[in-house]
Amino acid sequence: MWTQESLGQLIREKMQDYLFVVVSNREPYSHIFNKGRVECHRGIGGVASALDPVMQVCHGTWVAQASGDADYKVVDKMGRVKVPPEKPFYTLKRVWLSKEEENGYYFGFSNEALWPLCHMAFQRPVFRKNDWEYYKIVNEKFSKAILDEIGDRKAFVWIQDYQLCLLPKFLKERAPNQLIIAHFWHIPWLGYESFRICPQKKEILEGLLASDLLGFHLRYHCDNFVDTVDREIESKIDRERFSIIRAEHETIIRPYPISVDFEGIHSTASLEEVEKIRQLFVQEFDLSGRRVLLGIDRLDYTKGIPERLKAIDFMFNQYPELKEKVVFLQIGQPTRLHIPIYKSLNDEINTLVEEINWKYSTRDWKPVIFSRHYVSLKEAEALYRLADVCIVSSLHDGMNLVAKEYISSCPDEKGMLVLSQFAGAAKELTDAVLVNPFDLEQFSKSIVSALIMPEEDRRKRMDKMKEIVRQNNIFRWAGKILSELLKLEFKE
Ligand code: GDG
Repeated sequence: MWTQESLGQLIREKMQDYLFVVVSNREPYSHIFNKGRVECHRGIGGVASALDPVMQVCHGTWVAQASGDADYKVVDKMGRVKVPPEKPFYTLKRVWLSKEEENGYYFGFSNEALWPLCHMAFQRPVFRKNDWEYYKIVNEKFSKAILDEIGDRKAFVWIQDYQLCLLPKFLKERAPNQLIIAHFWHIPWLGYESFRICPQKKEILEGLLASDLLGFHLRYHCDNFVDTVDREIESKIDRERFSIIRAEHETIIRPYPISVDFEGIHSTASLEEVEKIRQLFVQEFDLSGRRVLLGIDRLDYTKGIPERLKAIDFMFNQYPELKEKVVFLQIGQPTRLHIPIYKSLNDEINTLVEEINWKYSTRDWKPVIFSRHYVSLKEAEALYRLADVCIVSSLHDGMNLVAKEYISSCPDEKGMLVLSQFAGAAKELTDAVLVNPFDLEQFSKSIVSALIMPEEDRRKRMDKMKEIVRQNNIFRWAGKILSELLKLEFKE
């Protein structure tokens, strides 16, 4: 089984002569002013959560966009700071973007074009020429920051996600013999029929194909990608090696289902400190003696939060005996609020919460509690531990780490996962109660069946899922990707 130690050993033995650089848009830690003091927050979102424990053993450099208002306060003149603050293990190098760059590259092309293009959530992508121009400028900016950091050394560069499609190409053009590049695509790849509407499809594919290794969560996404390339650009597809050869450069395509640090989460979740936080939440939200349904999400329309609220509404309507006995607690940090659809999602959620609470609440019970407050990792673990059922209802999701964090945190004596069949995690966690979030009635009934599941059945299913996440943990994900990279040789 892959562990933090075995990953560390691989890195010490095989990679110590090289620099190791991870690149993502979102930073793993941001520094924020709070009442005149600088606080350090863990970045929300799957990429940051997944890679932080990996970087803690790799000790490399993580290059990402600065996002906190106090970020500039703590860095050296190269934009670097050691993180995590309590026990610095690796270097975070920050890239500063102007407002125009962030608008065009991040809110515009990344999140109004590529994000809806790759998710089957029926949100129409918007392609603006100007956004694309900024997308190119920012990918260039990242490439300069990385090359400045690397100097004339050899490096493994591991790029994350859809915001940085052009980066492999820019890097390889400037330092062809110095770098081995992997790119991991964290969201689904739908297939040719969807992708072909993108006006910049050729540039995007060419950018990605400059990588030496390109990873997706699922085999299905790999197949969709290869099919897209096959129909869109001139290249040779080697079905045996599962690779694409273009202009004498080979890109290996592989599925690597991402995961979480099962052992780390499992052991901290049972600490006395987390138990105390759990008790405080029980008091704060008045949960004593009630069954708790929980959702923790970045507030994104792909996560199916309105659908979840509608299913809760339907549940109280159909099963009035659950009133006063069950509470639905939703934790959600707003993201991408400059994009109109995220703003209206926020308003829609507020309206639904208000309506449900108005319809069913009694003098001392409110069916839905919705908190937008930032929660730390330990607080998230405390919440997972108090939940009788965790609900993940994505309309479409590459993987979904909340499902795996919940399985890792859960005490033996309680817990069940309700999981959308459209999240990548559903391919592994088949013992969850699988739902179609578009089917209100089935979704609602499934929540009830998770709540009343006989103990023996519940425990059996949870034990199986825990074993799956324990084995297929984040160190296995990283270990497999790095082992594949190590088979490649630097050009002389
Ligand atoms: C992409 C893909 C894929 C959420 N709210 C808060 C908070 N979180 C943390 C959770 C979890 C992470 O954010 C969300 O994980 P997801 O898997 O849902 O990630 P996405 O951001 O959609 O990211 C996804 C992932 O990449 C990894 O490949 O699984 O399919 O879309 O860790 O705990 N954390 C804190 N406060 C919150 O309010 N602190």
